Amino acid sequence: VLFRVNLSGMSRGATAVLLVAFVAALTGCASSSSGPAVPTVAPAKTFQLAGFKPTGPVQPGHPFELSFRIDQPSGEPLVSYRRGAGPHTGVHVIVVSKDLSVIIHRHPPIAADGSVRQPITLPAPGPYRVLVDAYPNLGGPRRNFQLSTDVSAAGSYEPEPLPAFHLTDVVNGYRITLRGTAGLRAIQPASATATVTDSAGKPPHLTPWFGALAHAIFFRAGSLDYFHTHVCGPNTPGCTTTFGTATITGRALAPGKLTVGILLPLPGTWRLFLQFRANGETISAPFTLKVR
Ligand SMILES: [Cu+2]
Repeated sequence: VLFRVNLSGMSRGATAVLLVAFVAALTGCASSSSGPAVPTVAPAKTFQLAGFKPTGPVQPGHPFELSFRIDQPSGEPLVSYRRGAGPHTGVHVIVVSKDLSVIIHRHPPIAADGSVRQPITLPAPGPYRVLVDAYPNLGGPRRNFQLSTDVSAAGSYEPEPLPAFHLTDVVNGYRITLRGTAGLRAIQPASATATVTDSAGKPPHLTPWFGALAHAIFFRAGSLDYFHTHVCGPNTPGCTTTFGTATITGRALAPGKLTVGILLPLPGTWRLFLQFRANGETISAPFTLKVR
C-alpha cells in the first residue's frame, strides 16, 4: 500500500512528498490484543556541534567570538581534518541572516583539541543561521558534512524581502553580470557565466581566496538548504566539487569571465552569493535564482 503524504509547514514554500510503504504482514501468530509492538530505537549517534558559543543574543555591530567543536559519533571530539590546497579542507563557517540579506564566510583555524574560534560581527538585529561545513580526515567515502545552529543579534528585526532576479549586481564599484540561470532545474547540473568588471570597466585581477578563485554559495529561501561550488583557477588544485557522481567545476574562461557550476538539490527560490577577492577586498555579489 502506498501513501502519499504532503508535509506542508516544514519550511516556507516547500512541500516534501513522503512515500511511505506499508507492508501488512499477517502471520499465523499475530497477537489479537493491543496492536503491533513498537521496537525500541536507540538515539542515532551522529556528529554534532558541541560547546557552541554564544549561547544567547549578541549585540549587532559588536564583534564577538563564535566557538565550538565537533563531537564524533563516539563522543570524542573531532580533531583530524583534511588539510592542504583547495577549498575542501578544515572547517568552513558560514553565517547567513535568515532573510538572506547578509552572508559571512570564514575558514577559521582548528586547535589541536578540535576547538574552533572565529570572531564575527553581525551587522544588524535578527536571526542568523550558522552553517558549519566540515571536512574530516577520517578515511572512507565521507567527504564533508554540514552541521548548523542559530544565533541572533538583539534588537528589532525587519526582514528584507528577497529581491527579484537582477542580471547585474554592483558591489563596491564592481559590476557582476550573471547569465544562464533562466532554466535552472533541481538535481540538474548547469553552468552560468559571470562577467566581472571594476569601477574602470576593466576585468579585475582575482586573488585566490580560501583555495578558489571564486566561491558560489547557495541558500534556499525559507528552509536555508545549502550548496556550495567554486570557480577554480590554475593555482587552485583540489577545487572541484563532487555531488554524488556529478562533479561541478567553474573555470576562469578569460580575465573577468567565470563559469559558475550550479547543482541545486531542491526546487524553490535560492540566493546565490558569488564571492571573490580583488584588490585586497572580498566582494559578495548576491543573485536570486528560481529553480523548478
Ligand atoms: Cu567555498
